[in-house]
Amino acid sequence: TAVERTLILVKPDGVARNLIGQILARVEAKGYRIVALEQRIADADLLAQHYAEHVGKPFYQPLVDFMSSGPVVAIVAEGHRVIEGFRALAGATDPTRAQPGTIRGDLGRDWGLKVQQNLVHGSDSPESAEREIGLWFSGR
Ligand code: DAT
Ligand code: MG
Repeated sequence: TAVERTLILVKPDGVARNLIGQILARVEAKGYRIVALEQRIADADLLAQHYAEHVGKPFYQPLVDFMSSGPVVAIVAEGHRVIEGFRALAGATDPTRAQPGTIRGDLGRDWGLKVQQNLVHGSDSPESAEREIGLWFSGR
């Protein structure tokens, strides 16, 4: 069986633009179950661990600054191949290139936003999902 769990984040732009409900509705409509959900403000230490693969890249510091600029909603979703499936729902990283029908393609860019302001994060592999769920929901 391929029932998996993935970590989804509604990023600060999604929270600020009142898109939490629309994003969750797409996840639920696809058939995935919400198994944990919490709104919080991420601190620098958590974000450094979450984005460890990007340390040293030119967009790293703007990314973590943005991600700590306001509340995010951390979600664990469960379902058949949900890791790949949520990435498909989210669309390409750059909202301008994300296909219509995806979260980023439909909702991702209402004016001159930066690439990091792309509404959502989704784990990219089973290993990433396990690591990220542990980071955001340790002890839960
Ligand atoms: P994704 O979020 O689609 O998994 P990623 O893991 O490669 O993308 O990058 C993490 C975040 O960093 C991404 O959501 C937005 C930002 N980012 C990625 N590439 C970027 C770039 N070339 N310029 C600016 N921000 C970028
Ligand atoms: Mg990624």
